[in-house]
Amino acid sequence: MDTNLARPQTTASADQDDFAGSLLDGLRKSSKEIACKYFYDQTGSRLFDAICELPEYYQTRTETALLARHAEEIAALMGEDVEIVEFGAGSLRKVRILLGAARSPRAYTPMDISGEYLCDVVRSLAADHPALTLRPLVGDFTRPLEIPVLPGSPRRAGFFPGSTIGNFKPDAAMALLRRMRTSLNGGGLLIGVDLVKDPARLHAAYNDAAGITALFNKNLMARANRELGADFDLDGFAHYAPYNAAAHRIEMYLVSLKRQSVNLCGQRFEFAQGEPVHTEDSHKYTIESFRELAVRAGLRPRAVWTDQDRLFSMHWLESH
Ligand code: AVI
Repeated sequence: MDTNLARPQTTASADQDDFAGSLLDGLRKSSKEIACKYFYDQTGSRLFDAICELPEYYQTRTETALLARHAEEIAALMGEDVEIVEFGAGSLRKVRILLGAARSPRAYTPMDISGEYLCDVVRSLAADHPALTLRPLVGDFTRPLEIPVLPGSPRRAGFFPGSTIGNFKPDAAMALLRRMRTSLNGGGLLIGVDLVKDPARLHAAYNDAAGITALFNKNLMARANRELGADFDLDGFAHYAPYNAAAHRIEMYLVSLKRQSVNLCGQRFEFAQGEPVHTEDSHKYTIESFRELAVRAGLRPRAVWTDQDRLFSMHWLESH
């Protein structure tokens, strides 16, 4: 193991995580659902990386360009000697831009639910940043955050890119921001937020021509087949992702194409023809509505950056 790379730690919450239990609960509901955090096993994480490269999925390239353009300004706001903590780290591509500009960071702590994937990407980052202390943490940032404190307990700069905050209902998003705030030790949070825009553009981003988002959506059922021995017929469900303009969100479903039953953990689940299984919401904000949410969470909006077409925004929020 590289010398600057601590052995990945597992938080208690990751151990308690229970795909089977959550899936059974979700499928027993009168409106069936599967929690979106289960998208991200190794296959799902790779599919999400492929989504980020799609021509229709403007989010990743727009946010990456914003980071690159404003990296120096962001680094100045973060200050010196901070521990950068990334919530739901994914591919680590964006943090490389921040690390390139950061002023003598104390450490980088990426947190992700997918342990295997995190190990792969952190290993390659360690090779490129041999002097940086890396503290990968396998865990679920949606649960109470327990991040081991470094000696001298430095301020933290939280990093939560990709508009993952949009995958939480506004009240849950507020509660999550509140929890993040308490973990920052007086520092700030850099967060990426997708903006309300032309519904056609949003619709295209979640209904790509190559069908990668459909595969990503169906990976929830494929994962249940792989890990839990379920017998979902993947061709028996259709990807459906409309934009709900009144609620400012993309809603994602897997819709049963026929009357069918599925066996899972010794139980049988019936699906009517046309029955939806809700798998994800992706809320969109205006700059103002997101700043209001941050204030409700006890954070102080300081700087905000957006692109020329106002597709995406990055906010620097302070915790003190
Ligand atoms: C991770 N999250 C912000 C993505 C989104 O856009 O809501 C997940 C995603 N779902 C479908 N495509 C991408």
